Amino acid sequence: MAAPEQLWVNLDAATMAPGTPYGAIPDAAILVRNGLISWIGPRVEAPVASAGGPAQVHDAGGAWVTPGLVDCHTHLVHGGSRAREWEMRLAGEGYEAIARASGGILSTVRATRALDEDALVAESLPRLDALLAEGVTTVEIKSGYGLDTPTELRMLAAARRLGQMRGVTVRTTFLGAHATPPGWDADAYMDLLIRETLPQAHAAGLADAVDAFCERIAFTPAQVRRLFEAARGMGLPVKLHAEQLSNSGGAALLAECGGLSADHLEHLDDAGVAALAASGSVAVLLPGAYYMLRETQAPPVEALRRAGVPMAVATDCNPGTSPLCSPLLAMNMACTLFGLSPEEALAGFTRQAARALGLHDRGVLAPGLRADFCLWRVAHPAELAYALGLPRLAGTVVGGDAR
Ligand code: DI6
Ligand code: FE
Repeated sequence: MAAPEQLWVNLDAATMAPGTPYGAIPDAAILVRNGLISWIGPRVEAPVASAGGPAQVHDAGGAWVTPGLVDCHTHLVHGGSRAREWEMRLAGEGYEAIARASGGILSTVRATRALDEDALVAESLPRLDALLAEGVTTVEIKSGYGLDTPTELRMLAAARRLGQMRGVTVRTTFLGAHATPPGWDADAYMDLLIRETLPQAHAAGLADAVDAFCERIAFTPAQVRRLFEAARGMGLPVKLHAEQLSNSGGAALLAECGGLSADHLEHLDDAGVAALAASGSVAVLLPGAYYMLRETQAPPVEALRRAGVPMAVATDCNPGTSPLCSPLLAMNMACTLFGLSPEEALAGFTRQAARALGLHDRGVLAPGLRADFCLWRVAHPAELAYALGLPRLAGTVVGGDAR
């Protein structure tokens, strides 16, 4: 039987609460009760004992403690790899040309349809474990490599099972509108999603949100709008892959619909920035895809910052454009490629990422929020985005349980 309260000491806390750099509390203590943070502050002010008796004391070994990382945009459930396609791209073939020739997303659709749920879970588990090994305690996982009702549902069920297997929070996102399946007309396929696939995913409790790929090789804003209206009818929040390869006004549509987040945004214009600022939606930056596609136009980070748009960062873990299972490397890329500060990058994987998922019970270390946190062997939190490939996670606490 666990003690009623756990007191974590011998640590510096990067609470990520806004106001001061990293929301830092040097020589802090964290009191955990029933899986929640019940108190956090300077150790000298820590409550000595409560009605339940003395707390069980945990020594954090001088670690810096941050909120558990939140990876708010992944496609980690899928079959197969696209290494051969990447070879073609390095030899000069374009991502969009490959997609139009039924490679790209559609080649992963073929590999994913071939797997049953057990095989999908088995292929995807190492990717989830890689994220957890770098401190992820909450992860969003999308469907979108099925493009038919049974496979879309199977992907979402596999995602749910992965979360149960590892005891972490998985938020599932229905991305049936990722591409048009072979032999279909885009409008007819959108009709199928609205009439059959999304309602079934929703009825089975498999979808926490709805996403789409708004792009010239995928769906138009008018098609996405129909999907979003269906989502709203079910009470499901929406998000959007927007302005990744070109500007089609997806971010403005997302903002108009009061969506959670607009993701990618390399080609976002001033009107899109203003729309996101007005709606309070989060801009999710995905430097892994920008890097792997060797893009040259970065998202308008300075304009987003000036407009006060919250910026999250995520791995976009997917086989085509971002085979990246390292949140710390994603943070580094957000700094080196997009110009975020290390503090913005860490906020992008904690406070802002939680907001991008509509989760208000995590992302910051504060009383009343979930006791999801990471212990890091670093001398300063800026080191998290700085050092490449150096394992520094000393421990993870999920819902109060030390791992
Ligand atoms: N944009 C992306 O970068 C991923 N999906 C999307 O809409 C990549 C999908 C893939 O190429 O498999
Ligand atoms: Fe994506």
